[in-house]
Amino acid sequence: MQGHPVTAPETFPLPPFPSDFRWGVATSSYQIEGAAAQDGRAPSIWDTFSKTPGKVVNGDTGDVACDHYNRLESDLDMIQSLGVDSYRFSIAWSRVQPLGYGAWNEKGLDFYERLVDGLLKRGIAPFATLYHWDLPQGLQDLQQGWEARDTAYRFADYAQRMGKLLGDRVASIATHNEPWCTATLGYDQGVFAPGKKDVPAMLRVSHHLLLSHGLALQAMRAVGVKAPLGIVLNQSPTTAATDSPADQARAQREYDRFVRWYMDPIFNKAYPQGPELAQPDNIQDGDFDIIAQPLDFLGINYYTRIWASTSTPPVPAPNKDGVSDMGWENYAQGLSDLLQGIHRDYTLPPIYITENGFAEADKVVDGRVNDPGRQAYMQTHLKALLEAMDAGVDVRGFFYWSLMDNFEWACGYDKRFGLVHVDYATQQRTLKDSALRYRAFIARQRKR
Ligand code: IFM
Repeated sequence: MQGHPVTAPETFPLPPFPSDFRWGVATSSYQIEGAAAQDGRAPSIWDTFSKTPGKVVNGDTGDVACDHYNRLESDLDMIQSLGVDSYRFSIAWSRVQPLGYGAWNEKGLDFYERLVDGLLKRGIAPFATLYHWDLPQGLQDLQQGWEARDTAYRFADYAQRMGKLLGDRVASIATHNEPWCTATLGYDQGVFAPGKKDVPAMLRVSHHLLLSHGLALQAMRAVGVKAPLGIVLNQSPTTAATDSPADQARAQREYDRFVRWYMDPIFNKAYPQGPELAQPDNIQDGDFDIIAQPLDFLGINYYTRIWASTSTPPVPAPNKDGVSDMGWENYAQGLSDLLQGIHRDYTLPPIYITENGFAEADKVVDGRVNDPGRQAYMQTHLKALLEAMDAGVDVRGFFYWSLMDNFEWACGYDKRFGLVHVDYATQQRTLKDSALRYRAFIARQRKR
């Protein structure tokens, strides 16, 4: 591992967070693990999708990724070297239960036990996510994956098994990561696995995802899982580009589809209603009672706001504070606005910011990676987070996305979100300046 500061890094000049606030970094299984065919892991829908020509930039796949599966101990040392107290990871379902039903894979289960125990040994709290988009291909082949109601029951079985295995050692278990992405990007826009463009299917999938979340919470609680249980949702406030009624209506509709579509069933037992909000045709009696299980925590992933413009060409967002390599506007105020908005609209459990990060085209020069855009993004977003907390939002922790550069889905390895730079040819890891800065910041927070 490289990346030593030429001079001592500065911290972020921010007021103190609560002394028990958790500071972490986040990853997901398919994006970092590699070892796609090792030790009994079977393909997931992302293995299939990434190997389909034209789906991922440069034809990249997660076959090797950061080779984290084979570098577990040194990666855990690296996480520890960042000074974080928490680490968020996801479990690859097809590594622990290759087909998504039937037999379990001991070597896969053992990997996640080693991961959790290795974190605990280093004084780092493990935050587990059960589903970060890598559905076993076996379930896709058997019954069209999330289009089948039965997949929600298979997910609950998987959740119960993982809860029994790890539930006394992890700091939390989230069922899904960003179900909006699974449904909308996978079944409407077709840019994520399994690559469909079918709105009724997307609506059915969104309902099955929510149902599976509720069933999983029930299944884990039924066997006495001790860890706090919740879900991770990606959310953004929307801004209408102008005061025109059309732009205002578009902004509201985007918010309903993006934020309320997943919040309302969980907290209010209904989907948002409206003339342009088609409802799923697969809702059964009692489903909302299953979905609306009490949450011990809510994970929020925030990157940017949604800008709603109905003009042609669209009125562009002002982009005052820079745009990431993803083309996403750095809009920190949106984090505060979002949190205050959901705090007003729902009765919420404690919140964790389970992802927040910035892609930059980073390069290693003389053993160092200078990433000013990421540092500016982190500073402004942490400040916005404090603003929301001062306004009464109960936020308990922050996880930077991501620990290290990794497989950025349809963008392949082209986009770099990491605090740690990865040279994919050599698997050399180099701490970026942002990592050093985050470390200095966390150390300073602890000293206060
Ligand atoms: O890399 C993804 C992650 O898997 C889910 N949330 C957004 C990140 C950046 O696009």
